[in-house]
Amino acid sequence: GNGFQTLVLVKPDAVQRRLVGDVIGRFERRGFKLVAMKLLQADRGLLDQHYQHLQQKPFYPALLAYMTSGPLVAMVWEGYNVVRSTRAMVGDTDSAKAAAGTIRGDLSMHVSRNVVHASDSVETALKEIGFWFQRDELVAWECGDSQYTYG
Ligand code: DAT
Ligand code: MG
Repeated sequence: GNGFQTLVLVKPDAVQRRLVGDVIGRFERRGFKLVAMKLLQADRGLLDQHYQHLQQKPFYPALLAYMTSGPLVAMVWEGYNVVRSTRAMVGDTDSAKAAAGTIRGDLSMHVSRNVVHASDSVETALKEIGFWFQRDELVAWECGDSQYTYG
């Protein structure tokens, strides 16, 4: 395929607020290719891995409670420059500072309910995809419009 992959989580607040389709639609319309997706209830073990770098933060217990409060949607998106482009589409971590036009800037107001996760580097993405998906859950497929989305 066209290069890299990234992990996107549609967090439990977004599932409850019925924003899953809106989020997916943005990545679809941008031109990225969906290669894995599932709805699941995350458990503490998985989130401890995923948020390893935040475990010492004062907000970590609240983050854990939020992320386990209901189902979330985990997805892997693939395409040119996908990690950086996806982060730009997601916007600032603090929804209050996120620019209009970004997912967080359009759909949320507060850092503690910021709708989505997206991997922050190619290395992180590789690790995170491994936390959330088995190898055989990733589907390799050719998108029929690739000659129109890539030069
Ligand atoms: P991002 O999700 O933009 O990659 P991060 O990796 O620094 O941001 O933090 C992960 C999540 O932790 C973030 O999406 C929301 C939560 N978080 C970060 N900083 C926070 C804070 N100061 N108060 C409450 N939650 C916070
Ligand atoms: Mg992060």
